[in-house]
Amino acid sequence: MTTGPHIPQERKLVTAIPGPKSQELIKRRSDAVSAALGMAIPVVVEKAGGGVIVDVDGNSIIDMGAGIAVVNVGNSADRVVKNVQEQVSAFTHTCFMIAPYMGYIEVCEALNRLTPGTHKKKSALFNSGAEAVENAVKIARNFTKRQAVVVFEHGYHGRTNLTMAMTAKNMPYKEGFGPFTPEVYRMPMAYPYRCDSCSGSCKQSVLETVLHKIEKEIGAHNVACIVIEPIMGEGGFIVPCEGFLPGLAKFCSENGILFVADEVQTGFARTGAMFASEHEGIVPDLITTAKGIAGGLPLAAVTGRADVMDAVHLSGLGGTYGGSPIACAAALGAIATIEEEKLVDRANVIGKIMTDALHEMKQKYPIIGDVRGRGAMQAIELVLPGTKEPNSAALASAIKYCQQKGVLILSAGTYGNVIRLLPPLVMPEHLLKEALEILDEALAQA
Ligand code: PLZ
Repeated sequence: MTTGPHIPQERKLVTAIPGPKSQELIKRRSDAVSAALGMAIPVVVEKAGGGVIVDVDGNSIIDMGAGIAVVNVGNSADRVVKNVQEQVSAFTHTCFMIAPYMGYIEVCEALNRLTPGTHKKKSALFNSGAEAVENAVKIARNFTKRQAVVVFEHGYHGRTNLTMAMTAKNMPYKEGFGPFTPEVYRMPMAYPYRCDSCSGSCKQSVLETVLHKIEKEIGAHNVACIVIEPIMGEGGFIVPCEGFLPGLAKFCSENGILFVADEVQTGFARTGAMFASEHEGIVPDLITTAKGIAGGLPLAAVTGRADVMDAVHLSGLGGTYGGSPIACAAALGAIATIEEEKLVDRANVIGKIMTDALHEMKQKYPIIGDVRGRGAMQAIELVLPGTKEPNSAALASAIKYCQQKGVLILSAGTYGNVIRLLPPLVMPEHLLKEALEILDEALAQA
């Protein structure tokens, strides 16, 4: 891999984590920044690239989170930097709705080409994943002339008012922020590890329950769209039982409901396919993307059936910054990197290394209840040995251990007991293996 700033690809600790400089700066952070913002690792970043983050004390930390599945191409990837530098010196902003520019058009062309399905597609660009999801719902309601939105347990769609209503988990996302928007209906999720009736036939019963509830409690003819992550991200990397997603998609097409795949976290090569919908041959009517689209710059999109995307009246969609020329330049660099460096294949190689190591750990440590994911999106769910009781204490201890050894690992899950691995897809193999060895040690002591 040739992408990224030329930072030595090594784990190197020169101080304790956090070091003295980070500690000092984090005091300033506390003084200046709202206390409502979380912090996964208490170090201040100086630079990052490939598979590492270097902090202000000079510690080089293995990055197993990619900024929550954003820098799939690595931080400051060569093509992203070059495109952004050229764009920023040409012009920074005109507002696409005022005077258009080519970057926006080219990103839409790329999305229309890369997303599942060979039908005619169109796109619109926004700033964040939540904004993309909101717009997908706006488009779906406008097109179908229906109001109800169906979402799922364990789902995550953002922090705006509509997307908070769509997000399942109360703490920390919704607590005290209501009232939430009406006409959002939450359905049970096919969660293989925690499905009581699951013994191979689970997919049938959960799918049937969902369809029954939609018919009886909402009325299929009132539903504008079903919005689902093909793999639940924040919810703990839940891969639904085989057949669940195709069953929903079929029900949608039979009932004039739009199937919206929220691929904000799963998109852009992460799962070993360009989009996770591909694993079960799903062709969504609309697909929301963000995160991995632009190598770290804020950009998001709704892509889908041209007839649906064109149904909204003129000027019905937009925003001052949506599809900023700089973010679009970055996206074109990131997409070129994904294609030219064959990062879909890399995600599968990384995935195989991770699943082999994680399954080996599962044999050794009874606190690992489940290993799951696709491609370079893998997780383990930690439980009390011999039960399925969530073990959030083990999670906290393992994550802390990893941090102290210079490995950044993220948590997830409705029960706060899932360790998720999302390395940049340009992570060198030696670093990935080193991170997994440290995770192994962390679980041994947890
Ligand atoms: N849809 C599937 O994963 C963002 C949230 C981080 P934004 N997930 C990370 C946090 O705690 O705020 C996400 C997602 C899916 C939508 C979103 C929202 O994307 O870019 O954060 O708005």
